[in-house]
Amino acid sequence: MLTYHTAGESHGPALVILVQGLPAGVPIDLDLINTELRRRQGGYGRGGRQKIEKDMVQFLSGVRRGRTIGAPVAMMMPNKDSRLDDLERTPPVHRPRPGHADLAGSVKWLTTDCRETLERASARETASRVAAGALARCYLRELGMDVLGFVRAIYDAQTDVEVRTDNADEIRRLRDESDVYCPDEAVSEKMRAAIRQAKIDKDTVGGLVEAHVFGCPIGLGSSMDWRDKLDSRIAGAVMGIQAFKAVEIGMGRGCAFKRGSEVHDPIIWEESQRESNTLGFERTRNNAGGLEGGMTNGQPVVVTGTMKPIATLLQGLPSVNLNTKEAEQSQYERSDVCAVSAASVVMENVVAFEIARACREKFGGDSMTEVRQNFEAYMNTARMLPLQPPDQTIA
Ligand code: EPS
Repeated sequence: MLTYHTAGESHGPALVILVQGLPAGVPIDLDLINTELRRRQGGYGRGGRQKIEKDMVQFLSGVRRGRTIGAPVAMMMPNKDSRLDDLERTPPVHRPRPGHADLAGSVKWLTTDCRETLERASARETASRVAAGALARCYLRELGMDVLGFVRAIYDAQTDVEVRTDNADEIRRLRDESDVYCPDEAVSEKMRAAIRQAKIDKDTVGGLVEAHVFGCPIGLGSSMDWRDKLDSRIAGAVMGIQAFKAVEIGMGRGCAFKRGSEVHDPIIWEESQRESNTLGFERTRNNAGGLEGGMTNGQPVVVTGTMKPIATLLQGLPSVNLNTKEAEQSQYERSDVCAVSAASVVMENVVAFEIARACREKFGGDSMTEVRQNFEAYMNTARMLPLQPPDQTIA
């Protein structure tokens, strides 16, 4: 079972990530991991903290000469802005921010200092999840799968750009040219304008982020138990990202307003695609977002996440001092005006991790060589359907 755990406060000494369950022989693309970490730090609208930190992972275990050895992988990212025990530089927070974990956490842990909650609830923790997800991508790439994430909307600016397998590289290139990570230059400019105006108004803005996973074989996940449904796991992982309020797969909530004949994706046989990940079972559209019955169907997995505007507003919001119960504006902590671009990087990597977890369950194997053999054996057997007896197929 592929799992990961994260530890570390926003202003503590370091972020720590433990990934367990990768096979031996996964080539570690350090450049990929650090590029993703750098991208997460970027994006128009980020605050001052990102000028201080330079997120790069140090491997503490599980890797030898650039490859995993099948042991737990521990990674560390030191925080340059480490000052958790310095009371002057990191004072207590008594005025909870509406929309943040401050109030519920302070009551839960029986304290009036919101800092004890906010240090873990801070977006800094998402750097750990990017590291874990990017590591999982090193494994996924060996099986021909990869993820593309980008920003679909910020506040009132939304692109209608269409992403397909055959234009994914171009979309990635356009995204990388945009400092809001939106592959549409005209809409990127509108997004920047929305962020600039929010900053002037001492306010914040949220948006929509999207991830597409290409190359998934048919049959990752399972319909036999709800815990194993891949869409359920992806939804859980995405909702677990700080400030996310909704997640959709494919057409998502749009299917509530359409008929079945407009929603479901017709199946066609395409002999020329027999060797591909679809095995020849193509679809004329992908409203399902690549998932049916909690399993991949060979089409790209498409996930959209909704990020709310950041809860830390320069103008503050009506709140209550936890010590005095007096009405006061919520406390301002250095923060971002918009972190939707960064969130797109977080989402694409947490989605990648869930796909990798499902692959580990389906293909097993202690080494990458064994994984590849199991993967190929499954694909080749599925290509031979209908199987001849003796087997489990009932004609
Ligand atoms: C955050 C507050 C700010 C943000 C932070 C999220 O941090 P600081 O208090 O150190 O200025 O910049 O985001 C990150 C540090 C990050 O790496 O994404 C918060 O309170 O959630």
